[in-house]
Amino acid sequence: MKIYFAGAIRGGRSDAALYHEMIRYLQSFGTVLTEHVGDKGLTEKGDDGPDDPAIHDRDMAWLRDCDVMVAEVTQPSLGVGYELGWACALYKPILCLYRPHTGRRLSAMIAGSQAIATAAYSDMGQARGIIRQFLANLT
Ligand code: 6IA
Repeated sequence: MKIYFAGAIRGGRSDAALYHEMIRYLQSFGTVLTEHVGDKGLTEKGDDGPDDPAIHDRDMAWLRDCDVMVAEVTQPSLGVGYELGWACALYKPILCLYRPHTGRRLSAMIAGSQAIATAAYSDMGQARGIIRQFLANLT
């Protein structure tokens, strides 16, 4: 299974450690195409690699190629929102995880989309259970 994991980069890196843990868990189900999103050394400048057109085109190729998208959406990110819109248009199965106890309210365009499964969680144990269940229902 090819998994596209989405999480904020220039949107803010405060959840980077969480993304890292989620990616490690997702790797027990298949290949995570976007492992760099959980790189704890990556700053919100997000420019310590290829230029923006190269990043966009490579990520879009991975997005088209993936079997499923999993996104952590607590930290708002324009890039993640863009990826989610494309994943909907490409009819990919999508799971969005978010932590309501942070006080943030999820965008209605994500929470209200019938093409996106959204799930609230409070810790990694709960997130693992949600991910396991979602991926099991795909097969
Ligand atoms: O607007 P944001 O930067 O928060 O958007 C984050 C989303 O866009 C992530 O889910 C990524 O898939 C994608 N994205 C944004 N910046 C990068 C990036 N920068 N590399 C790959 N994907 C990105 C450079 C990283 C570096 C390791 C070379």
